[in-house]
Amino acid sequence: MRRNTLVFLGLSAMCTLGVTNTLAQTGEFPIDGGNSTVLCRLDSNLQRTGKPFGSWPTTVTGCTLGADAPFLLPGPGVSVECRAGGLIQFYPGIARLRSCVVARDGNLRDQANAPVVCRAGFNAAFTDRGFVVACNPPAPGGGGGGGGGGVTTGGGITVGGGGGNFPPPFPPPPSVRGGRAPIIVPGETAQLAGGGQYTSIGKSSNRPGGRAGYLYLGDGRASATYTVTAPAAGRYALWIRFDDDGVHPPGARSVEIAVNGALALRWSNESRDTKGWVNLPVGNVDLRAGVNTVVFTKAATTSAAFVLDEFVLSDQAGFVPQ
Ligand SMILES: [Ca+2]
Repeated sequence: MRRNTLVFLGLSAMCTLGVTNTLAQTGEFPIDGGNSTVLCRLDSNLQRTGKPFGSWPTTVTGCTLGADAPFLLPGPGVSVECRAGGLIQFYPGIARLRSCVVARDGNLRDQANAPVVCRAGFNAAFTDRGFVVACNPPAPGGGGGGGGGGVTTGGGITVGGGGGNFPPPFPPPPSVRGGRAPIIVPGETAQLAGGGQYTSIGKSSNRPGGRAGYLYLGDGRASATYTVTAPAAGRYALWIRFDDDGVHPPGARSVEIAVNGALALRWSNESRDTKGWVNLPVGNVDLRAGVNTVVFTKAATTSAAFVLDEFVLSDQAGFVPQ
């Protein structure tokens, strides 16, 4: 019964995209349509287009910004400082800022080219020329500072007050197709070892996006072993289909991933609400042609489990799983 309780708590509270690759939490990506890059967190907000640029496998149209950074607004000819950790988006194909979280109070321009101040921590949205169309306070629970009054503009326009006109994120880009098909391994096909009462194969999940059963790895040092047959030797991107409710501390669902007997990656969740099962990039692993062994081991006993609907391996540049 204790186990059932834990499972229930784990599921009722599971959720985000929190992925921390301790080896590389951020990466530079070229902005779609431009010739500059943006430092992005390697989480599921990363909006890859699949279109290559130079030696890069893909450009991006948005992500969670990895560090505070200024972006030029060409129409008014001023810059806005965008905040690390906020979602930033660009107009596809033209490398113009579409929206970001403002890092500090900035003197911007509204669509009438009148001065407007968008406060630090607010979500600003821009026309493709860089004029402010919305500036909304952060959503409740989103961190920074108390509510407040939106934006005052020299032209007498007040924008903001409650969300609604902030543009929704772009839908995720389609997976890159062509080339070799990815290797998809259901989490529920694991061979379990070292587990106690908090480790099991779940038959189904009541969270959105689940695909049949899943792995529930709850005990410290419990492991899940999979046999993976690779069509060719090489470097493969590893993605996991994961679910987190954000209730438990960061790292509570951490795992170590070994390939063919050697530690390949450590992965740690950030504890944010995924609102269901989501695909998260973990890192790269080297496979040999033919049979390989991939083992996920729960790093420690914690208040939460590592859960895995499936994992995917691909050696195709720019691959993003569905
Ligand atoms: Ca599954």
